[in-house]
Amino acid sequence: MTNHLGDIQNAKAIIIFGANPAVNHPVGFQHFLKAKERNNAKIIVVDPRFTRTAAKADHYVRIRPGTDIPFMYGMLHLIFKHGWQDENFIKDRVYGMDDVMQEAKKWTPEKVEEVTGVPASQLIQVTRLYASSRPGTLIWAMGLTQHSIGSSNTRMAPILQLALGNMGEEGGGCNILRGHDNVQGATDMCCLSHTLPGYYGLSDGAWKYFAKQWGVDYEWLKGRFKDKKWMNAKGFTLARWYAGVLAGKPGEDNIHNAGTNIKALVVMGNGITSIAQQAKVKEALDNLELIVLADPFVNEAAVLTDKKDNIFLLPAATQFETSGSVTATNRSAQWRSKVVDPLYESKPDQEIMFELAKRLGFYDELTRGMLMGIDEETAQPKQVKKSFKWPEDATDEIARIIKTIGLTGWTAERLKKHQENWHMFDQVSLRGYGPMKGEYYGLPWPCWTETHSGSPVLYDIHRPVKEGGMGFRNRFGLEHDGVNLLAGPHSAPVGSKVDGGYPEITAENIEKVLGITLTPEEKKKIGKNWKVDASGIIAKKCMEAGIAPYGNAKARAKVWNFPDPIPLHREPLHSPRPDLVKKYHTYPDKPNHYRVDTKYASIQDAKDWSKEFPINLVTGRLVNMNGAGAETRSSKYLAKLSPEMYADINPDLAARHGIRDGEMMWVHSPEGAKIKVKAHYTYSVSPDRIFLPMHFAGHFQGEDLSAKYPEGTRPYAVGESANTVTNYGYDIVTQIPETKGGLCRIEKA
Ligand SMILES: Nc1nc2c(c(=O)[nH]1)N[C@H]1C(S)=C(S)[C@@H](COP(=O)(O)OP(=O)(O)OC[C@H]3O[C@@H](n4cnc5c(=O)[nH]c(N)nc54)[C@H](O)[C@@H]3O)O[C@H]1N2
Ligand SMILES: Nc1nc2c(c(=O)[nH]1)N[C@H]1C(S)=C(S)[C@@H](COP(=O)(O)OP(=O)(O)OC[C@H]3O[C@@H](n4cnc5c(=O)[nH]c(N)nc54)[C@H](O)[C@@H]3O)O[C@H]1N2
Ligand SMILES: [Mo]
Repeated sequence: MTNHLGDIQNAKAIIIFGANPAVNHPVGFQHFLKAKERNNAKIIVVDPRFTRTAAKADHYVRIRPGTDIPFMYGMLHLIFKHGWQDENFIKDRVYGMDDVMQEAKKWTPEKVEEVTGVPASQLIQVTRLYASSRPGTLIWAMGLTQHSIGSSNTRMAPILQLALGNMGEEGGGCNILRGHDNVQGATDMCCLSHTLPGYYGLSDGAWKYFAKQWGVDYEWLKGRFKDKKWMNAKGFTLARWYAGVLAGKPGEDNIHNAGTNIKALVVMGNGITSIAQQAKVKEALDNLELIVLADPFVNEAAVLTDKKDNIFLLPAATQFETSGSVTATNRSAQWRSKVVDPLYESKPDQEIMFELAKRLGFYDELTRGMLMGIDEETAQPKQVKKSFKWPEDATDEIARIIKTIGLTGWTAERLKKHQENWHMFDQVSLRGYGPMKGEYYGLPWPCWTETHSGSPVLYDIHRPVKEGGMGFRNRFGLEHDGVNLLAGPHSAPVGSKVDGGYPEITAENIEKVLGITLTPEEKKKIGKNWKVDASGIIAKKCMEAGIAPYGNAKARAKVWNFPDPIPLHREPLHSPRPDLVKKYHTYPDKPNHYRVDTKYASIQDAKDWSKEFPINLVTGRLVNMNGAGAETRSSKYLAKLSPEMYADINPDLAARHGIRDGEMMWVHSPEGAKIKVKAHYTYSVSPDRIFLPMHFAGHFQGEDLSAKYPEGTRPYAVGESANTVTNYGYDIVTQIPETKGGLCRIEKA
């Protein structure tokens, strides 16, 4: 989120693309409803289904899955046509909007209607309303991301906000409602395969920085890899680990993995049945040599597989049996205390990892970062203690190392103080009072120094840097194709020593940009640039000068190094509109996409999928269930609210197939998989699509696997996984599965 949940109360309009907060963020949703009460804010919901959120909206827009880009271009078409854009904002703070404008010209309301199914008159009405009610906030979640063009969707939405000058404003911004508890923290710490923690990347420089900070030898780190090349290469993603096992079998995608397939799988905190294409996932599980599942519940991967040996269930403790910092959807940190000691023989995740590291022989290297500190004299990292205290020293290690997103201020001591003073913060501004005066709740990052306030609204130039102000980051050089990438005049945060744009701050340019002179002592200690400056001098001097260490640049509407420099509509791999596929063709197949050759055009062009599979398949969530569902289906009371797997189906569609309400039906996927589920009549879906909740497991292609759960562990509710029939298809940049834009065929069971 650029802003935060309480800030939504400042919005005069709220447009929601592919999110259902009434169900998935029900506590946060109170702020949406308060915006309505306080400001008469209008709520617009764009979703292929009529959801509970839509029930609270002023306008519900029923869109065809996967066509949000044309819809947003349609909005931009009207905005530019009527001059509703914020010219000054675009001129001073945005790069590449001209190209967007050219593309938007093509998307007349009539053309948008043809592609998206949204009536032209509704597009006009909604755009006029949103453009004339500023600040407006734009919300999105999984409805935008889970597509082969998901990453383009997530660029299109900020472009719309930039055009209206809605970024860096209270009540505006792009507020992306994140998923799991602490998923933002997991991302920041990089439980991902393409960068070191803090988005430092995988370059040699990044590895060397971490080696130094962790107090481990770079050569030793290098020695962990088969050869150095793999140190700088992205790994597999969760979405496609199975391809790493199955490669080499007929019809499977090729991999690029140091000449070997994946042989072992260790799972910590993922349901596995939440991954698209369960038939492939099952086959991969069956072909592994070793499976380790660390989970407080029986991870249903163990039930799905037919593997009989070398499969271990490790009882992990839950979040209530451990303590430490987590990061909320708005970049705020929270300190959590242990509620009870780990039950029975269960262990917290870090202890499981420590035990594993001991047995693999690198426990000392794994934990040494927590023993390190900064030498006052040299400003270089050095070992300062012999043993660590968990979790405080882990949190302080993060604060010491991660400068890129500004976690310097997140010491365990400060975060604990916030926890103790929850009641001393205002929920709309996040401002603290009393003992917390001068800080925002949770010190939302970037929190540049140990005295910085935290930054509740990203890119906000109406407040000084030391109170959370900043421009856009200067990340991509000073110019591109002869165009200056730094922000224009009058666009620096208030109180800044520099009026306008400036580059990211380095040891070399600090004196010039800030207009200061460093002492010889400071010159000796200062790090190369703001990202690796262990001395803290750059951050401190920047705060004094009202300068954001990461620079003040233009936001990029055009990303020249992406497959589509400006977002373009491309039909899903399995499109219900063969007439549009040629015109809005997908990408060419992509070799070595996170180590897997990934198919795009060769699937889309293989045949007209819509002939045999004419129905759009939409998947998503229920309020009483979570994720893959192992936890919530194991709760008697939550399971009772949705005791069996079902499909939402429009009675008109059901009638065409002779399926009555409550009867069983088969859903078939283009990949040849099928599930047997109960038909649930509803008008929330139109007759061209069905909706499946994603929370079930324990049945597979018509077979009940209940007997395979260890005694006493079968959840109260089991059923087919929606992901047995979600289609092949992966985002071109991130590789997120296309679980919201596939096709299927149905028949009476
Ligand atoms: N109760 C509950 N709360 C949860 C979770 C849970 O499992 N249960 N999970 C958490 C997690 S991990 C996450 S990531 C979040 C997810 O939160 P959301 O993203 O809100 O969850 P979904 O229900 O998956 O999808 C949102 C909506 O996207 C719509 N949609 C599908 N395709 C499209 C499309 O092409 N365009 C548009 N505009 N909309 C589309 C769906 O119909 C659905 O209503 O929720 C979190 N909160
Ligand atoms: N079709 C379809 N598929 C989807 C989605 C969709 O919308 N449609 N959404 C996708 C999204 S956004 C997400 S986030 C995923 C969610 O899918 P998962 O990440 O698989 O969801 P969870 O059920 O939250 O899985 C968490 C697992 O961790 C265990 N667990 C809980 N606490 C702890 C702990 O402290 N330690 C350990 N070791 N384990 C713990 C739980 O028991 C559970 O087995 O699903 C994805 N899959
Ligand atoms: Mo998620």
